[in-house]
Amino acid sequence: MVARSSEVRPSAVRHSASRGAGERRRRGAGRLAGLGLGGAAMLVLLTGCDVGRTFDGFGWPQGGITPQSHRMYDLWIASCIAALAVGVFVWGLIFWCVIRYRKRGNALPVQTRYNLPMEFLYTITPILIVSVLFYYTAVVQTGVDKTTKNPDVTVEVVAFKWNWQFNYRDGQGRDAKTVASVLGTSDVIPVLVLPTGKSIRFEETSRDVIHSFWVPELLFKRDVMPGNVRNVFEVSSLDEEGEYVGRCAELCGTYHAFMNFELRVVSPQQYDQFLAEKKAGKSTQDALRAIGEEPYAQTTKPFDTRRTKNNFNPSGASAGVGS
Ligand SMILES: [Cu+2]
Repeated sequence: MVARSSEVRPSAVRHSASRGAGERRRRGAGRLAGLGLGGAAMLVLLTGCDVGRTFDGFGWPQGGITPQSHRMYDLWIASCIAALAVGVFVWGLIFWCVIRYRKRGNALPVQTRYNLPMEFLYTITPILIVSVLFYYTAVVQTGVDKTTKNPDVTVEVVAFKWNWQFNYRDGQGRDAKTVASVLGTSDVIPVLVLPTGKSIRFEETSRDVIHSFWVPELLFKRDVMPGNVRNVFEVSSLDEEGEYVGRCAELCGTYHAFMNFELRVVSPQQYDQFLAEKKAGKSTQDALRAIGEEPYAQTTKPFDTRRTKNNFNPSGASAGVGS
């Protein structure tokens, strides 16, 4: 504990000497704090606004394709910078104390305690830091979880062991109707085609166990629950055309690791045409060809189960009743 030593010194001479020392110590601490803050400011200035890119996102995935993903990314970068600034300051204080108050003799150093301003400061400062982090986390989380009344596109995501079905809906909720559908099979990876610049609502449901819908470029995943739970989330737009691999992110069984799909982001015109082709009864592959897109997934491929009738159950064992 650090305290003003003048309060516990018995003699006047020592009192005055200690005041001088206290003054020097305070100046040293001030210089150190200034150095820490200056260092943090320099860091920001030197690297411009994009500190995240310079430090590889501080471990956070980069390249999000939705406004929501950018907000989450920015929150992470800001939190890291704040944590580093506090860290540099605290490490500075630790090293300063280690050097300044190292053992110089056998005399017990002055014992100080109950320095109220100091105790108040190091109680209130962490509370302030946590409050600020909490506030911005709550703001970003509320934004990411926000749903709207009339999204431009609604897709029902149906997960099952071990594949996906994507149903394009004419409205929201359980009672809306499916107008077109994409179904994955053992041989074909399902391709979820969506347009840029439109708000998209995902309504998730599972046929069996808990799965998790995850496209890494959305920087977001959400569990797909069986039963009556309909997990819903929205992205306000997809900003970049392209193909993005999607995965199941919840250990759901033997072939969980192979439960992949592809998100194909196309222009709104291509999307409208794709939907029209599907409504007219074309297969997903033919509809993709019709809009000038690759008919099959580009980012992942169907898995090989390596099961044949010869190796499926080589020992011939069978599960008896009650086993
Ligand atoms: Cu799964």
